Amino acid sequence: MAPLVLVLAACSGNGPQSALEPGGPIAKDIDGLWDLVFWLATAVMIFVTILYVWAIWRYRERAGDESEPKQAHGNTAIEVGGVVFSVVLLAIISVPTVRGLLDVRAIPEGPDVLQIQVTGHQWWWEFEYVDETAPDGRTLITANELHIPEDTRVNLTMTSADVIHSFWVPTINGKRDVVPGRSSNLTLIADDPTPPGEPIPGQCAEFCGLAHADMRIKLHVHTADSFAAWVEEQLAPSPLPAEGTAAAAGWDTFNAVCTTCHQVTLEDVEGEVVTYGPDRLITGGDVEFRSSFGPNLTHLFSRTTFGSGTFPLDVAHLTQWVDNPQALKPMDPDRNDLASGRVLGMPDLGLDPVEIAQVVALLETWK
Ligand SMILES: [Cu+2]
Repeated sequence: MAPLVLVLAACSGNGPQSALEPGGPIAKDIDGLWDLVFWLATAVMIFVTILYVWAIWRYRERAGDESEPKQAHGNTAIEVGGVVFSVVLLAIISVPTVRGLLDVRAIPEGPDVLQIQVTGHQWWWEFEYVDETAPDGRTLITANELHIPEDTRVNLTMTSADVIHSFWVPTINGKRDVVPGRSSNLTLIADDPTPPGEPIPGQCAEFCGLAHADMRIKLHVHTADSFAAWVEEQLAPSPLPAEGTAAAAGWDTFNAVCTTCHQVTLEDVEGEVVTYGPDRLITGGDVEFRSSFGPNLTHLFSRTTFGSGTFPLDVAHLTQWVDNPQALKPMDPDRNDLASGRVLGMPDLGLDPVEIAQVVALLETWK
């Protein structure tokens, strides 16, 4: 009974990461194929089960009948029929399967396609909107929370900075491996805007080390207008904090410690826009990717979560994180690319409580 309950529990319809509740045309194609195979397989199972039960009942042992049953070897009609039936059934299924595979693999082209480069990291996602540029030529870079407009073909070109990951937002498309030294593509098309603060959840789907389960994705779907507004807001630099505030003291710490790994784009008092932090090029085969070591924190507080979609973005969680990220999300710093983690003495960043509060006060100003 207990195993049956467990199996049936998998059918409950409220899984937020269910490929069976598609939110876009590609996911609907995949779901339709699943439905077709499911019902054909169900029909075969019912047919075979009926034959099986009938044979058991028809040829059961009867009281008083000691005679030996008729001895037979082989039945050409049943054997040929079984093979032909299976071949025909698989041939029927193969047509939409192959067509679906080709459709899912096709890389969308045209001026209306939104191009986004994705870099997988242990354990977070980096997104660069390569065609969304500020007047000074900067592109839009963000992390973990992906924003796209509704009803638009989005082409993700993806690579990894370290090990193999897999990008998966189940209600929008299947999963696609993200491989170091190579590039792979995945198309996203979402039907409807998501309510504010309720992004579509996704997940790294290739085991990539200790924090694999906490390498999540939040997909925000906008109307065209609200997407344009989001782009404009994200491309604007965050301000440098006013002198004499806690945030200003936090900036001294941030600039000395945090920019070793994290990027942030700020506008100083003279109106000059400066991007702090590392900027390196990663090769993904024939595509180059600009990449950092930690999430870009410009407009951090426009996000709903942090730690790769794992924790709600609030002062309490962020304070804990800046103090000791390993305590919240174990990340095995000796084995990953928390770039200069060893230099900085990770897991503890070595900041005292006053410095931590100042850094968090600074981060709060980056809305
Ligand atoms: Cu993973």
